[in-house]
Amino acid sequence: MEALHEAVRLLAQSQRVVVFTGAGVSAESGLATFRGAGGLWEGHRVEDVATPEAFARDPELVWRFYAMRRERAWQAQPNPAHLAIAEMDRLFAQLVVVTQNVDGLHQRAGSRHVLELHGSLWRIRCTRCQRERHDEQVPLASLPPRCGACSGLERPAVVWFGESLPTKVWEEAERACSNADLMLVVGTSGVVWPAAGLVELAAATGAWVVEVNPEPSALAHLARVQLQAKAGQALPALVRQLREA
Ligand code: BV8
Ligand code: ZN
Repeated sequence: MEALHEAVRLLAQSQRVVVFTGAGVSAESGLATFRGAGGLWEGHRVEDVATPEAFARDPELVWRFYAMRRERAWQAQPNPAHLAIAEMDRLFAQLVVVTQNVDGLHQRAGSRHVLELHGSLWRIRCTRCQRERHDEQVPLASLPPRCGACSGLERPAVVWFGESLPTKVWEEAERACSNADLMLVVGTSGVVWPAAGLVELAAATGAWVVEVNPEPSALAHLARVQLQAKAGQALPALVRQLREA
């Protein structure tokens, strides 16, 4: 496992680490990835359901998709990859998790600094008065939920295809990625933009990139080290060896 030793060697020399994650880090928690299942849900392509147009056309259909995602994420447990990433909080002066995931499993595993580029299943926003609230009710009392303040139609506070990412989160992620000594890229196909651009930014500003993925992603060309393994195997091994380093 030469690659593992090389990854540990680079990590041991790093102070500022960004862990950039995608759906693959939650795969071993039993949550489907986007492109693994062919990105299909009830015969719909995810890109066709996770859009503002789909919500305008059929809010019930879109809410059924998100109610199902909330149910599954609620029943899922953080897996050894999430737990190892949370463990890494204590091993580095600065560690930020920049995730494309909306399942909240990094926070449930104990990671203290998580930037959710694409929002969260556990936040709901009113489409009329924009009031946003945290909601972990499974199942939801009513579909679609209505705003308590103005009784407007509420939506999941996630970033749909065609929508821009939350500015504050994006700017904080850009800062962390351009200052990183090392970026761990875990479980992402690297096809969704502009999130994938953060890996290019990290590499361009001098970070070592270490990719953890059973198969090379679209970002593999940026990786100095490629760990072709499942996150649930590779990350605990990295942390074990770091502790001994
Ligand atoms: C925007 C929230 C316009 C909802 C999601 C260039 C620039 C800008 C935009 C674009 C562009 N090119 C194309 C676009 C449009 C689009 C886009 O990127 N489309 C893709 C499909 C080509 N981008 C957008 O629409 C973005 N918005 O740009 O708006 C704009 C621009 C400027 C100003 C105003 C407006 C918004 C994108 C966000 C969409 N929302 N999620 C929800 O989750 O329901 S994206 C969705 O895909 C999830 O967040 C998911 O995380 C993300 C990315 O997928 P991955 O995480 O990588 O998951 P995937 O299944 O693809 O891969 C899994 C990987 O894990 C695989 O590699 C697999 O090998 C690996 N794996 C499997 N098992 C394991 C494993 N790895 C480790 N261990 C294992 N056990
Ligand atoms: Zn409202």
